Amino acid sequence: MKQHHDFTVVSARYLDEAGQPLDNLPELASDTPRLRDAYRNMVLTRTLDQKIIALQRTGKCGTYPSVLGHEVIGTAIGQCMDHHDVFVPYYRDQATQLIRGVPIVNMLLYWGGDERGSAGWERCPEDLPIAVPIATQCCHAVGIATAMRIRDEKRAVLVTLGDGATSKGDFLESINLAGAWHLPVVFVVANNQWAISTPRGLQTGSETIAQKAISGGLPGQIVDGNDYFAVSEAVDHALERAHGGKGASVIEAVTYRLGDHTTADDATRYRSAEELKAAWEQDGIKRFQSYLHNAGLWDADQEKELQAHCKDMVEKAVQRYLDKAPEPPTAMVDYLFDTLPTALQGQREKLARIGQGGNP
Ligand SMILES: Cc1ncc(C[n+]2csc(CCOP(=O)(O)OP(=O)(O)O)c2C)c(N)n1
Ligand SMILES: [Mg+2]
Repeated sequence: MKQHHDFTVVSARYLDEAGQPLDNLPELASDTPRLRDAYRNMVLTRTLDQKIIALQRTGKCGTYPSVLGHEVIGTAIGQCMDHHDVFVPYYRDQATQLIRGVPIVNMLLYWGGDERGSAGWERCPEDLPIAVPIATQCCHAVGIATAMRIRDEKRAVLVTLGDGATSKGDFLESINLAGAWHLPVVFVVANNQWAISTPRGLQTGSETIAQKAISGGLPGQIVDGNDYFAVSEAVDHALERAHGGKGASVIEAVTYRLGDHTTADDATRYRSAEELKAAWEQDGIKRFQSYLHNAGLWDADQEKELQAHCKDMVEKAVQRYLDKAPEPPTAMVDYLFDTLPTALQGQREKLARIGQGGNP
């Protein structure tokens, strides 16, 4: 018998639950402005998240997927990407979107069901809108990366997805093509242990998600998704590979979905209070804050100021969102096609009549 392959999957972690370094930190730890900006973005993301949930509960926003527990992953991704790279997000990427320059008011409009929320991404105009259909964004990412390769551009695509999404053909086909064509694309899987009510243990027989990369000929590694240094280092490295023409990679960032799946879900029906409590002990924001405090890079006054600033920013954006006159009902079909198909033209006319207060 000949052994053809023997693979290992490594996992990286730098900070313990109390924010104490377990190892020598990567070089980026000496970049104090980057660390402070990261913490500010994590807190802003969490503040915004809580507010959107409150808006939904009071009938002022549509169904919303909380980002609670994903803030560290999203922040690290946002900081590692160059602005001319292309970000292909799924629906739990608010932390990255903030860094990519998506205005808060647009995020509110999007989740409020207003098409105008998908515009205004001036800073990174090629970033894709949020993908709600599971894993489809992987195929889009591979398509964009193929174009970059053909044009010999020195930039990359970063696509995010959940643990559940890695069971879909779209992901598996995408990693296959990314490996076959050495595409400049980074797949970051936010493994938050749940896909609505399906636990990670039932999702796949694969011991890790990172090892799925090997089937496509890609490197795959695990990082602690609540560890800012571990995620940043892995994403920096994967983007460097992609920019340098060395091809694609997969990062499995392990975290926990601390909230309900969306505001339409009640997670207490399928998971225990003990599990949730244990997950909160791993909270990446608290861990990073403790690290910054211990390193003398953050104090109580800065914290107070930041909390007030984030609240103010969010409140002002919410006001602009609430003050915005609603779109006409025709907006439902106006952004879908360059030329509206005949079958929809009659429906659009009916919508226009409703918009003018008439009968359909
Ligand atoms: C193609 C498709 N099938 C089913 C759904 C319904 N759905 C929405 S979220 C979700 C679970 C996704 O879980 P995961 O990929 O782990 O991401 P998470 O929500 O946990 O971040 C499912 C099945 C969908 N949106 N799209
Ligand atoms: Mg999940």
